[in-house]
Amino acid sequence: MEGKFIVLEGIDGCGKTTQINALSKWLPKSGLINKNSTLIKTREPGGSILGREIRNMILKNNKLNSPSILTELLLYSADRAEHISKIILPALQNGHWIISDRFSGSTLAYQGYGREINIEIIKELENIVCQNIRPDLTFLLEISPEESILRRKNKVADRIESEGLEFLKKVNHGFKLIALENNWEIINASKDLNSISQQIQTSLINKFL
Ligand code: Z5A
Repeated sequence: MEGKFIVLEGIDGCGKTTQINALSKWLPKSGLINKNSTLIKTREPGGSILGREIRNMILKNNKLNSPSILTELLLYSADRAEHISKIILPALQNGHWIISDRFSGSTLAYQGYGREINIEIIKELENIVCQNIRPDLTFLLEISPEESILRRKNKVADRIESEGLEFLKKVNHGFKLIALENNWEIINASKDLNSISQQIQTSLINKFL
């Protein structure tokens, strides 16, 4: 069996971390993964050693030293280039499975639709950075921007989370368009945790068994 690359996307607080934790318990027992293979849980930004430093640079809430939107785009791209070279590509070449909390769809949604950087420039950059690595399956966990804000009300917001409702609406709209254009699995993530997990598991079985 060959390695697979699965990605969960969505606006802040849509439940990616929760579902990835559930999946990492279920997948090894599912019969989908070869006995000699491992399941690797990772994320963007910050999936590699250098990426963790980049993550800190991008998300730190420092009004005096915020990156410009072009710098922000390039930092997310640098993080991804490192993540692919050091983590994703070697794992897939060795037949392992990867689940990533965010990937290039987030750049299109946040920097493209949210920050309004030209989408064609982002796609061009993605082609350079991704080295033909594309997820085998991407899930969009959909919640409303209002629910996103509600779910995070007791957490300290990072720099991107501090952008507020209007920004989140643009990102949310972007995610919907990207999901439709790329045949992502769209999941209603305002349902209860177990039914979301079940839906994800069913999609994985249908696609990979
Ligand atoms: N970003 C970007 O701009 N460009 C890029 O290219 C990339 C990223 C790759 C990374 O943030 C930020 O970088 C992100 C996008 C930007 N910006 N923002 N904002 P992050 O990785 O630190 O965090 P996040 O991805 O935004 O979200 P999160 O806070 O980690 O949320 P989550 O993982 O999607 O959700 P969760 O932690 O599983 O759940 C959130 C809460 O909801 C928690 O209290 C749960 O118990 C609750 N929850 C989860 N599921 C449910 C259900 N079904 N019902 C009710 N409550 C639930």
